[in-house]
Amino acid sequence: MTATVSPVTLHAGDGPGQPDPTPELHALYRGFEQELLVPLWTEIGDLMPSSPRPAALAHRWQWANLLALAERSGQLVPVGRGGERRAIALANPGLGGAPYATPTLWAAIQYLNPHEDAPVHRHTQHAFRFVLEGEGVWTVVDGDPVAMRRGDFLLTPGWRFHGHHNQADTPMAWLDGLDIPFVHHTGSAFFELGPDHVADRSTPARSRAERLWAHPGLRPVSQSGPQVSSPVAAYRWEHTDAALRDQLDLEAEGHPGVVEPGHAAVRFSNPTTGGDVMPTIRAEMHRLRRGATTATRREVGSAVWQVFEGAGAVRVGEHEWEVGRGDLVAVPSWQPLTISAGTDLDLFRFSDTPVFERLHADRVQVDEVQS
Ligand code: GTQ
Ligand code: FE2
Repeated sequence: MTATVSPVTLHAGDGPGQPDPTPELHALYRGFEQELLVPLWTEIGDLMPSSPRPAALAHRWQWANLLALAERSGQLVPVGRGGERRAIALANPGLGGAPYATPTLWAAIQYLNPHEDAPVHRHTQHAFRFVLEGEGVWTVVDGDPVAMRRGDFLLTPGWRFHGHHNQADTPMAWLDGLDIPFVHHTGSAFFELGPDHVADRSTPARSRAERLWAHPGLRPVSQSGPQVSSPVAAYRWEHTDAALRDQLDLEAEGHPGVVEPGHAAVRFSNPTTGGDVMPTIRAEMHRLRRGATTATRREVGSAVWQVFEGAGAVRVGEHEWEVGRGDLVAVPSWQPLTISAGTDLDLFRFSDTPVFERLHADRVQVDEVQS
């Protein structure tokens, strides 16, 4: 999001529109450096490209490798006050080693040993969890314990106190997504500690938030008006799965509903607005029938995809990867993306698109399906 400009990039006399490299010009450029000034004419190609040229690169991370390192961290690294979470972030190879999957999005594998606690805190960053496998952890959001199970998508919107506790005799790992890089770049982070331990260790199958909010098409009359983030604490896999299955069944019966042939998709939504679950993050689940290929699509803003089930191929620009269960792919802004399903293929996706829609800077280009 921030362009890197440094005096080193000041080149005299090399390129269209550049003045001759006279001693006087060099003296002028030294003057700029001394006064911390940078002229546009040496930077314009980088700063104002004809179409987005993100620093982030397309990249694939394999779940098996992430999980092995998370397990090792579970043996070597305690979780507790200070470090706060045993979370290991994807670091995009184009972003200089920063723990950013994309310029705006954090994606991490988080790991809790049996009967471990992650302490309570809150922050302005918006967060979600997506569960690839396992169960036994409850995330307690503002005092409301929310069970985490395979396929569930759970929200921790900004400034809610939250801690996690593993009630099982087995470890659990899941995917965290947050807007940490966006908040970092914009200098808008606030953070506060809560109690060192989760007070409510009860283990209800359904949270209070779900009992109030997670009935299809029904909202409590007592709770009128829009809320900035979705009050639905957990979107359960049985509903997501059924919605995707119904779309493909409707397609087979000749009715509309799918995105394109063999490609069903649902977006997790805020029932008080119909919009995205949180102001900075969009989240979706996609299902491709075996053999289906998506249209090649690019859009402003970045995304991270995770294979939930099945296998296939993901092409981003010049890169192509075989992907299987749990594998993650970062898709930078405006990079063309095509996904092919080798088997029936379920994918979770999150992106920063709501930010660009709010700024009216969103743009999408869809090409014909390539065979
Ligand atoms: O679980 O509260 O991956 O605060 C990064 C920051 C997880 C969390 C992360 C966090 C959390
Ligand atoms: Fe947190």
